[in-house]
Amino acid sequence: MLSKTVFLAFASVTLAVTSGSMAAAQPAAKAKAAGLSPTCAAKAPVREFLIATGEWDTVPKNKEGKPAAYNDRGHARAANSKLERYTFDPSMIIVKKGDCVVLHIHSVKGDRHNLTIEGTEIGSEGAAVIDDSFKPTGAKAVARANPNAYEGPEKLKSGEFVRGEQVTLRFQANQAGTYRMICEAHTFIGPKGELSGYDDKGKPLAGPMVGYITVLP
Ligand SMILES: [Cu+2]
Repeated sequence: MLSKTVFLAFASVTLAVTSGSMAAAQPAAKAKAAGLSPTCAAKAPVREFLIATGEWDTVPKNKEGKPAAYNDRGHARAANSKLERYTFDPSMIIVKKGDCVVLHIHSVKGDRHNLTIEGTEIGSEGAAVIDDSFKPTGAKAVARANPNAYEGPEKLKSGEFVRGEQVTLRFQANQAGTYRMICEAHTFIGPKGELSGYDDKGKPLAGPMVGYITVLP
C-alpha cells in the first residue's frame, strides 16, 4: 500500500525511481525490510513499554453550561451527542536505533482494537493474547469467537483483541524516523496516508486512533 510508505525517510527516493503500478509494491517491500524488524539481535538493549487503550468522551456545553451542537472535523453533531476519542496512552514512545522494543498493548477501554505499525510487518495480527490477569490465553489475535458478550458472538476481525486482553509486540528499531501505530478498527486511512475518524461513507469510527514511535539515530 502506498500509504504504508508515507512516513519513511526514503519514500521520496524510491518514488523517484519507480513508476506505474509497480511503484506501490516496490517501496512497500523495501520499507518492510528496513525500518523495524521482528527479530531482535541478542545483545540489543531491551526497552519495554505498557500502552493502554483509552477512551475519552465528553458532551460539549455552551457558555451557560447547556449541551451544545458542535462541529466535529466538518461533521455537524447535535446537542447532547457525545464527543469521543480512542487513544493509545502513552501515545508517543521514544527509543534509540538498535533498541529491541517490547510493547505491551493492554485494552482497557473500547470493545475491540487492533494495531499496525505503518510501513512495517509489525502488528497485532498473530500476536499472542494475554488475559486480564496477565496469563497467556493460548489464542492469537486473529479471527475467533468474540469473548466480549457486549458485542455478541460474531467473529473478530484479524488482529483484533478485546477489553481485558493484552497483546505483546517485539521488534528491533533498525532505522531512525517516526512510525505511526494505528488501530484500524477506529481509523480510516486515506489514499495519501491521511487518518480520519470517519470511514469513506462518513460513518464515525471514533478515531483516528494513532500513536507514534520515534526512533532516534
Ligand atoms: Cu481501536
